[in-house]
Amino acid sequence: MKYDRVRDADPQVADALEAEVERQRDTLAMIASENHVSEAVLEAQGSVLTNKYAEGYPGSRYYGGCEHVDTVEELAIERAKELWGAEYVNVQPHSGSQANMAVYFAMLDPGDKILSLDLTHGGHLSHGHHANFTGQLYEVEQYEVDPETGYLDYEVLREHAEEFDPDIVVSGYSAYPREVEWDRIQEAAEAADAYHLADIAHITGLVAAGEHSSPVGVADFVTGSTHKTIRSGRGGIVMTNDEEYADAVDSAVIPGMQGGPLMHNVAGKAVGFEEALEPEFEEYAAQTVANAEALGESLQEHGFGLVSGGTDTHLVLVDLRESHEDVTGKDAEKALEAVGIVLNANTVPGETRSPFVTSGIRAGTPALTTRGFDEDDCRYVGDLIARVVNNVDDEDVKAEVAEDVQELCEANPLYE
Ligand code: DSN
Repeated sequence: MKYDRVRDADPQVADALEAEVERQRDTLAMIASENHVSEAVLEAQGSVLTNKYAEGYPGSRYYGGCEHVDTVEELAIERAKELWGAEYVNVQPHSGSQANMAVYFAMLDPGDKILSLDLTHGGHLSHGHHANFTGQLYEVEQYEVDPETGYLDYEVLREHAEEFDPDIVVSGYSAYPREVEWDRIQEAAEAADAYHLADIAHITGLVAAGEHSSPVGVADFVTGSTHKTIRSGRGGIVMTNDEEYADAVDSAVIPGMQGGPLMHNVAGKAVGFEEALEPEFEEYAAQTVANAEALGESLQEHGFGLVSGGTDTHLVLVDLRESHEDVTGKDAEKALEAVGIVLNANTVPGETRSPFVTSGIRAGTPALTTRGFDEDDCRYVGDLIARVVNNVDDEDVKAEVAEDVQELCEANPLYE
């Protein structure tokens, strides 16, 4: 992949772009929220739609010349409705966080109450963290996973909801490896007469493909990112089945919080959604989950402890305290990055270290699966991770593993 026109205009940026293509080709992208979109999605995102202002919605814009962006946005909306079975969809949020912001701005007033999962237990910044606007504008209480099992405890959550009386209960997570029982969270929300926002950012693709149960039709609002497991253009999405809520969300997005939509990204969403409607996408999603399970089993065979004991999704969360007391998440992340395995240090339930150090690592299979990895490959990746984490300071071992990673990358080429 060459960036000749960029090179003519700006060799420094061209160098960085081409180096990034090489980096993605030559490393294993195991950050659970990342994926490799198709070249069709890349092309749509790099299109002339970046030039167009289109405040408003299809058929009702503040500017002229919107006939073609209207087509693109309508396609994105119709395809999203088909993928997730939602009645109303807004495809304009610039990111998953902005999608969540749209719901909060649509339904809450400053000072209203949010009940959400703690970040160190798998939640997300935009669910009420003190450093995020949600923690500053709203009154937040957080629930946790069961410290023994690593699973959500729906009974405790319901009691917490009854006691705290939130205005909204947030579900959907960034580092929770187990299937979520949306109806149980809905029961907790109903017990407090609260809205329920299910943020499926990580699992949009798994839900669309039927690999994870869907909160659409259960929760009042479903938000997501569009570039993770669903593998479309970068950004966010809001879905609901209630027309009144849909109108409120549309107004919250524009004029409430965003200006012109990023129509090139909306085009990338439309193209990626079309790809996800193909039958092969179901196979991709099923393989992603099977691969995460194989990776988890391999790590367990090497003595690693997994939060919740395994996975039902696209990711595993390793609690290093169970096997490597002296190796922090950051140590492991750095050693693995040095051999070409790119994942992230992650807090774990009951975390005692800072979020910049952590006691865990999170590893996902969406991007590896896009490259064609199967269960055997992922078991082998588990072997490689174990060799590195067992020898974080051994440069010879790391050099050997780096060669093994290169072989895997060459056997599963990317952006040829
Ligand atoms: N950065 C994403 C993740 O890694 O989970 C969430 O926004």
